[in-house]
Amino acid sequence: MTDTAKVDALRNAGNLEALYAALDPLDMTPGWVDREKPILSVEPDTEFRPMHWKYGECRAALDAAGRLINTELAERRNLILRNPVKGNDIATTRTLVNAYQMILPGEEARTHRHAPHALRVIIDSEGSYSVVNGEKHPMETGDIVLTPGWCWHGHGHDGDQPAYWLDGLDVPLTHLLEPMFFEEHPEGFAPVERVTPDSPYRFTWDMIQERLDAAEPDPEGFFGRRIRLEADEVPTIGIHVERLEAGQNTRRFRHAANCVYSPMMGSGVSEVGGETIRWSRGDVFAAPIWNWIEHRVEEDTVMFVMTDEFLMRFGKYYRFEGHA
Ligand code: GTQ
Ligand code: FE2
Repeated sequence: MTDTAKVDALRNAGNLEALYAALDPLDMTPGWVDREKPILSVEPDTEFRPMHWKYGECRAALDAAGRLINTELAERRNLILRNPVKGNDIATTRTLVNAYQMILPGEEARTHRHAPHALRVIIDSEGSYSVVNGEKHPMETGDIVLTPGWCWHGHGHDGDQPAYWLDGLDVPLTHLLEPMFFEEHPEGFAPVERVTPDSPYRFTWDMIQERLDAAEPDPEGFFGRRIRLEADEVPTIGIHVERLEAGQNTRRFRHAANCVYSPMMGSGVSEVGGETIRWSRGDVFAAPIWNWIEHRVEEDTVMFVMTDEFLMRFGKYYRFEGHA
């Protein structure tokens, strides 16, 4: 068909079916038809599920991986926490991915860099470290260490016991937006140039506790005493640490943000979107957007939270609803 014949055929489509059939080869679709997943919904309608991963299980699996694979073969010995959504390979929530990672004494995990931003919550480690842009950042139990996008980073371990931590990255966001870049370091494991006990990328347990001591309780009761760990170089991942006291029940809320929680200390039960999650230290649980969230704290708790809340705020999408 000539172009004018095509245009005439479109203009003269005799009924909707004929119009749809003519649109299909042109890669156009009518916006007004019903869809399996509607374009608009009255409120967030996520397929991502509230999820819970137990540290004990992940740690056992990492120990097995420690026997079965080394850092020559695996650039990172990590177990990704995948939300069981159809077609989803890695994402823990829509924008964020978490993984447990383990390194054995004496091992070196090769240096690389990538567009996605990353952070690590150190669960059990004495003597492991991350080399970020040539600076050695100790990773001791309770520390939070950042790896901003495109910073060279490799991990090593001077201690004598396996070291375990939780990774958090915005990889699913970069998969959506597609600014992915990745590069392996030409030297394999890039050498340590400087030791940096106080770096803007490292928040030690003691620093975090000091800041929590100075934080005010939430007068509305949705959160415990809470601080935000800010780093200009990691704008896509919001990091909160919350202190919750034994016996404390938080007031139920839901918000237009995806969150992943990991208790750094303590135990309790959380309700997330009707799921009851009984957690303890080192576990991870995911609260996808707009699920009601409430915590019942059993032992004094320090809760790490990572969130896309600040991205949502940047987009002016953010909403918060508190329960009475
Ligand atoms: O430690 O560099 O869990 O690049 C996923 C991708 C960890 C890391 C992950 C990574 C890393
Ligand atoms: Fe990495």
